[in-house]
Amino acid sequence: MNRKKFLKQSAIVSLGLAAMPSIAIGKEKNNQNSLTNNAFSLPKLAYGYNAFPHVIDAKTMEIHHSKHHNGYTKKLNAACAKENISNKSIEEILSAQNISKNIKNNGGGYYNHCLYWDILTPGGKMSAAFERKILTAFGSKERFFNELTNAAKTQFGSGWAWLYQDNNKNLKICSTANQDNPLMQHVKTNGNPILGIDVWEHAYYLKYQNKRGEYIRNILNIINWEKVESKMI
Ligand code: MN3
Repeated sequence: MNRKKFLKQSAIVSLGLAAMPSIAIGKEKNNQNSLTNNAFSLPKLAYGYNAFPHVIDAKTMEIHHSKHHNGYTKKLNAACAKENISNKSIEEILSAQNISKNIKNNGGGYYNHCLYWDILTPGGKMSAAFERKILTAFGSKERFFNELTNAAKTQFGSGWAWLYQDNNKNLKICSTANQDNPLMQHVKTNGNPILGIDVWEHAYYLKYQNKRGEYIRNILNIINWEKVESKMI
């Protein structure tokens, strides 16, 4: 199931509107959730909480999805209602000028985790075409993985490491603080995020404690590279 279908389905399920044609899903490949009534929903995962026990323990998965991500979803909906934001995709909301702190934190939290869950799978493999793009952008796969690992390891405090396309569609790596992401105008590394690694302690602390590097090394083994590639524009 592609991302659009995945998120469309989760939105439909949560709203109980399966038969209604009034849900407008964004026309662009990159739009993931655009609802006429502006109610964003927690996406249902394509796998169980125990899908990757050697990488992320089930308890962490459960708390991360059902508590943290769910919390961002509810607070995003409340923020949208308060600020009269409607008929917009999450990408449109986050990429607008001068977003409020509330939208930045909760909309960012909502979007970032949707991306994170969507790009995990047991034993993903890069296509030859995507691998060529990585080689062109980074020189070698090793350099790519080193740069991504380094961005994730050295992000001070809570935040995310990203593989994204800059505004010239070049593949780049960066990290951002808190729930910021490259869609946001105030983020200097602005562009289209295609892979996000959550390096908040809640993403790994139960299993790894202070060993963030080990979590990063392991999570890079369960990336769904086809999904990552499909998010390129
Ligand atoms: Mn998180």
